[in-house]
Amino acid sequence: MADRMQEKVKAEKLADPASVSIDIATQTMISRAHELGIETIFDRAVKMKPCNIGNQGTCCKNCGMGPCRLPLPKSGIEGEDTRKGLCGASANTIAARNFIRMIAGGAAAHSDHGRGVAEVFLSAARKESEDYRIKDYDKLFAIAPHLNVATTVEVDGEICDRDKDEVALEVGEKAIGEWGKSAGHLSYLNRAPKPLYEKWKKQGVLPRNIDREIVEIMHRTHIGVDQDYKNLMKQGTRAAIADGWGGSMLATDLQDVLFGTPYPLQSEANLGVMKADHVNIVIHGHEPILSEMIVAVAQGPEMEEYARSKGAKGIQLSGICCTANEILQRHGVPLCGTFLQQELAIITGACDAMVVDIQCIFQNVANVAKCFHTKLITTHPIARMEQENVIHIEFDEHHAREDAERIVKMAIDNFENRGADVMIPPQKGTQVAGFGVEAIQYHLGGTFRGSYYTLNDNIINGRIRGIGGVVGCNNARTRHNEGHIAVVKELIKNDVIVLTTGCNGIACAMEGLLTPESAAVYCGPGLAEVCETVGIPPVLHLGSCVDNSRILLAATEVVKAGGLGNDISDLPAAGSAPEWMSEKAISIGHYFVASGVYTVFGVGLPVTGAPVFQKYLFEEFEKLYGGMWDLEIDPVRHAQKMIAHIDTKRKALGIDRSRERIMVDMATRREMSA
Ligand code: BF8
Repeated sequence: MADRMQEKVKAEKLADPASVSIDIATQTMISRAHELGIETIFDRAVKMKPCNIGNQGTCCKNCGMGPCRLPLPKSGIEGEDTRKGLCGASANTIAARNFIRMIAGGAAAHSDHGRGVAEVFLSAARKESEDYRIKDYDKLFAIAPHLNVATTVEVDGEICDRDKDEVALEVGEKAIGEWGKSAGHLSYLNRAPKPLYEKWKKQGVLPRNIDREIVEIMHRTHIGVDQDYKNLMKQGTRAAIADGWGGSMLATDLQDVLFGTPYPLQSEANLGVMKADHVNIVIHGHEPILSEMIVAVAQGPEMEEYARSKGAKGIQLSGICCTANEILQRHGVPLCGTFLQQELAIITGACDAMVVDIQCIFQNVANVAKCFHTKLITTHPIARMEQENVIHIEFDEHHAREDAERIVKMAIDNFENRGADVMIPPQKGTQVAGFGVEAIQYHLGGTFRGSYYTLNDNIINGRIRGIGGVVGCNNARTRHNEGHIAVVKELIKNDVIVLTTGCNGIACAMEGLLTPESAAVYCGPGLAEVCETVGIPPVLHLGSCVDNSRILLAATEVVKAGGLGNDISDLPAAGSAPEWMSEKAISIGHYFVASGVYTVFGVGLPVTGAPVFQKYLFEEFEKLYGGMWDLEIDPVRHAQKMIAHIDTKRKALGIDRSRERIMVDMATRREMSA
């Protein structure tokens, strides 16, 4: 009780539930938190305003003489911009240094996650662990050539498939090498369309290895090193490419090989997936290494039986953040909520254990857990919490099953400690998720075509106006999910098919936009017709934030299928993160831009205090890479800007005139590809 008192919110400043979220379940649980006197992020956002100078990107704290603050005067700057830090750093230098440090943070998070996966992969390939076995050898053989690993061998003059274990071992070793190779460039860059690769080469931004590009950002942004915003952005670009086409792409591929490539499956989303009469284990974070094992253990008969012996009807697993997306994609485990709902899952009173690994985990979940019986379990050596109620069970791939059993058992044993204050909001949406590059190919190309022809045909004939990649976080400075849903609805209403990942994917699932049936309700006639014919949702969920690499590869497949130009920048496509908040989002945004995608962010961007630097990113970047940044807070205008860009690209391709809507036959298709 004493603990609960500590969590009491000062009565005068509380979030208004309806103003801070569009989601009824979230609103209900914020009210519930207020009733119980528990503070959440929504209340803290009301109490604490963000720093305006930091928001503009012009606060420099890279040395001990500052922080030097260079706010942009309200009236703007006429003539020469004379603002300087103590060392003389200009607003452009400061904003660029801050921006690429964000890229470094994001690229490091994705890529270190990727490294962890690569290490477990290698351990599985070496058969050091009984608990992890390679699942998808087809995908292994598909990615091997991109790492310069041979998949065939000559035996007695005949070409045969190489031993799969041998291929796995070499793939694991080569993959690990990508983080620190001492010569050449990242191997996966050869997967990009040739013209894009040539642009990177011309600009001198081919990443050498993953770690070096991140370290070099930290060096260049130290006081007195790189003081030219264009040169700083060159390194930011190199690191972002190393994330998207390196660390993230390797993470996705190796996870698919190890745990299985996702294919469409049905599930549910929102806090209503928790069950009052079940043991609820909420898995939160990002790496599937841990969550895969928890799923395997919790879904086994032994633990189910043990749960029943403790008076529960079974075990209900659910996920928060990108771990949720990982176990959704491969096992159909329901999504409990987005980033902003993590405290609320505990406030249901029905969360017997919240198991976390890395990234996007609020330290305050520990304070909220103190108010309930919830066991909060950290599992990763690099992500611990200071509060004394947090239990740390370090997860190790060499005894993964044992660790997972301990965690699941702890949750089951905790079921009987639940208080009477259980309240689970009933809201949940149905969803179809699990659309990887391969699944899109299957659904929109057909195995006999083995390509993205049908998608391209429908873009060319105008049924599909273009492709929107809408991704990213929630942000407590905007109304939860409002931007996500408004942007996506505006796009699909205008026949733009949406590829989603991360918390946008979860928001869309909660809203029911990930069902084939939603097409008839929300889409323009062209997209609705395609979705109905092919049986897909208008919003295709491609997974977690490292899986944004799937969007890069899907775009590359569209280029390859023909008829829509030679590079990603030629496609009628645009990117968006309406409610971004993390450094990872900045890294993703920048590798989208560097890959030729016009990318719009909502909320705000920390570049507005340096107008010259902003113009460089928003306009001049297009000449270098074909893609550029933009900022639009209003979600409908945000989507309309993306649509305007898509229309510009359609015009450049000569497909802007309305076409007679006929299905293209095979002969015509062959002609088109020729
Ligand atoms: O990596 S979308 S809030 S959960 S950072 Fe975090 Fe943002 Fe959600 Fe996944 Ni991505």
